[in-house]
Amino acid sequence: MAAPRHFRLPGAGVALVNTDLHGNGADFRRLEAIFREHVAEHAEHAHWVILGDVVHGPSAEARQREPRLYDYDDESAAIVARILELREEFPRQLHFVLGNHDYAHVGGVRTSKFYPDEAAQLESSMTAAEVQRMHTLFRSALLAVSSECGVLMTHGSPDATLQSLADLNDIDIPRTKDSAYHDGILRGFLFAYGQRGETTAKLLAQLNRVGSAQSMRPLSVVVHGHDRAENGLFCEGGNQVCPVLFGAVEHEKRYVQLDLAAHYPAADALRDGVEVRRLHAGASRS
Ligand SMILES: [Mn+2]
Repeated sequence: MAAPRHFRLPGAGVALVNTDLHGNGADFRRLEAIFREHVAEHAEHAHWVILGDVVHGPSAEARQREPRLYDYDDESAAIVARILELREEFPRQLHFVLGNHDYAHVGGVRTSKFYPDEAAQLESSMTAAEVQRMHTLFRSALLAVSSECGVLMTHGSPDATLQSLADLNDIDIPRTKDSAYHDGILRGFLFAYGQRGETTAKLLAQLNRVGSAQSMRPLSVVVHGHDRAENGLFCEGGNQVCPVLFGAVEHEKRYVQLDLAAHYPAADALRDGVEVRRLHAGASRS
């Protein structure tokens, strides 16, 4: 049996949600500090959802070409190690969702954003034991986190292929079985940048029909990563929100904080400055 690929957040507490880190250790440490504040206040009701692409930082060439966005050390290996430690410390509160860059290490197509083969590039800088542990994290990753508050959390913004969240649990990573259905699901969940509003609405209606027919609080919004925007945030179709860390300028970087007892019926229910927050509130605009 494959590892569970879907986790359902409960209807109380708080969830911190972040998207692509691409090896940015400063952003990761700030998120961990926020999570620890949430734990101090909400104890076991504080959750942290990491929406993938934690690895693969900019090359020296990219740092020089675009220092505003890319001038930071690649701390991919240290971030992976820290996530594994935090998962030991908070096994029921830290939820790691796979991104396409992470997938490149465990059977997915090799990414080439900053190097011809970023997975080989990163692994060449790590010990065999570190690589092994990283593969353990990525092989056991989730593909989606859903919630009573109406938000579905994913790396890419999925199309309407998936019929039921339970079907995610049949997907093995690395893939060992041929399945056009599973291939189609992964294309959306790992690689799609955004969907027309109707497509996302169709997906959410399918997922709401199966398994949670009695739920008064249906899934209504997708919070996803995978894309970038210098101003740190964009919404699509009225039902998709992408808070951006990697590829946003420092003072615009956003994460999401969800009140798990609330219900968010549409993308604009996630208010900029309330649910959608700046990661480095004190960062200079210059
Ligand atoms: Mn991605």
